[in-house]
Amino acid sequence: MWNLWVATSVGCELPLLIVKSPTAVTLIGMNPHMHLRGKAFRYNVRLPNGDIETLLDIPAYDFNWQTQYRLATPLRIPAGAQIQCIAHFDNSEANLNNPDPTTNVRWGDQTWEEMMIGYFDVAVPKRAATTDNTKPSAEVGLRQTFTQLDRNKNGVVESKEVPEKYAARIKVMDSNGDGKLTASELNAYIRRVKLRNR
Ligand SMILES: [Ca+2]
Ligand SMILES: [Ca+2]
Repeated sequence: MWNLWVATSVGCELPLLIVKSPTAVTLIGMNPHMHLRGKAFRYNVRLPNGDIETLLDIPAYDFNWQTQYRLATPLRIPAGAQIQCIAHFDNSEANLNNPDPTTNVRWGDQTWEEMMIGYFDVAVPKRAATTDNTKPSAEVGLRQTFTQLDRNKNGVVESKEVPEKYAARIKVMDSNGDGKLTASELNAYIRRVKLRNR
C-alpha cells in the first residue's frame, strides 16, 4: 500500500497506476472513492502503445454524491493496458467540506481521515485469451514474478521466498523437486508451455 499523506492547508495530487492487464477485458464501470477532502478524480487508460486516454474525469468531486459511473457502451481494454487513477485533495479552508484545515491527514476509515480508491469493474472472458499476441506478456509476467520473488537476489527462488498463493505454481515449475526454482527451471517451463500451445 502506498503512503497517503495530505499536508495541512494545501492541495495535492496522487497518481496510482494499476497493474497491466494480462488479457483483454471489457470495462463496465468506475467508482472513485475519497473522503471530505477529495476534490477531483480522473481515470485514464494507458494503452500498450503508450497512448493515454481519459476514461472518466470528475473535476468537482462531491463526497455526498458517490456513485458508480456505468459506461453506456462497455469499453474493450486490450491486453497490456493499465488503468491510471489521479486524485486531487484540497486540505485548505477554501474547501468548505473540510472538517479541519489545520491538521495533516492520513489514510483511515473515518470521513475526517482520507482514502483514495479507484474501483472499477471489468468483465473477463470465461476462457482467457490464448491467442499468440498474449504469449509474450504471459512470459514477461512470469519472469517479472520470478525476479520479484527472489528477494535476496541470488537468482534462485527458495521456498521461504514463495508466498502461499504461488506455492502450487512454483512446485509445477520446480522440475527436480528440490523446493527451489532456478532460472533454468523457469526457462525450461516457459519452453514446455510454448511447445504445448503450438
Ligand atoms: Ca533467492
Ligand atoms: Ca529446483
